[in-house]
Amino acid sequence: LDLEQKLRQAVQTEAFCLHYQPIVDMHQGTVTGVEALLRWPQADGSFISPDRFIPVAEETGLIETLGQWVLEQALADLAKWHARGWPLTMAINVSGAQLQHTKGDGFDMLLAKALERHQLDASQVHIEITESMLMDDNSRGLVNLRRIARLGCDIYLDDFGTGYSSLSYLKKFPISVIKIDRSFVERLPQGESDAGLVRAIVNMGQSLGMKLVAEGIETEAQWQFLASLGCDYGQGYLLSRPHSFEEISAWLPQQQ
Ligand code: G
Ligand code: G
Ligand code: NA
Ligand code: MN
Repeated sequence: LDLEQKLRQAVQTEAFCLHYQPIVDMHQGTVTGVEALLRWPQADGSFISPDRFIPVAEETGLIETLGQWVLEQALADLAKWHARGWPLTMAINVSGAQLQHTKGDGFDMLLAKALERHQLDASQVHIEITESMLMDDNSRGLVNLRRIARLGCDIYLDDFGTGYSSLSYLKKFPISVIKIDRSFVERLPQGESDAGLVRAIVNMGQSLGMKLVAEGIETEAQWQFLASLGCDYGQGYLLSRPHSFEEISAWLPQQQ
């Protein structure tokens, strides 16, 4: 089977799972939330990376059904954590195609209904979008993004600094948090140009009243450097790789 057919089947049978990567408040040192990362397990125990199948899902329209599954699964798991006394937030990656789709309910309605179904507050759910999504200046995408923000969900701008768009979208779109791409974090703190760039991104975000998340933190030195700049949240292998709901549930009590 080619990838598209295989993916179509997997979407029908819901043959996916979500892994969760913890996000820490760098000022307090506490775990505040997780990011949901889609995984497609294979018979041999390996996973096909979302980098490979998300583009196919977008081209074929399968992303709508798949994205709804992600939303439902992530909010169901979040509600379970809340019921167990872990008031975490949940960050969900949403692609441009999901925000633009026209059949039936828009993403904002699907989100509103899912929040209602799981009795969650919108402030507990973060929606991650990428720069590339803002570039095509898509008006339906913008309308939907504003609706999501109006529901009370914070919009996170993922992979910041890797796209090709102008900075004007930071004013135009309702973005409240910037995620510093891990390609800038990799060479910290020695890499002078990256250190300068990250410092500038943090200053810019703060001037605009936005919060900052650093991704891909792998070393203590990177952590210290980002914390010293005033970065608000951190995420990366240093703290934890993405893991299953059960694994993260077992890990959480060890962090206190
Ligand atoms: O976790 P990993 O490094 O494999 O993720 C690879 C890419 O896939 C990242 O860019 C991530 O944002 C994206 N991704 C992961 N899960 C989802 C998802 O549920 N929906 C969308 N649209 N993208 C996802
Ligand atoms: O595009 P997005 O930022 O959503 O992608 C997140 C991806 O980064 C996930 O695939 C996740 O597995 C990966 N990731 C998370 N933390 C680290 C890290 O510390 N180092 C590396 N190399 N990858 C990471
Ligand atoms: Na993301
Ligand atoms: Mn990211």
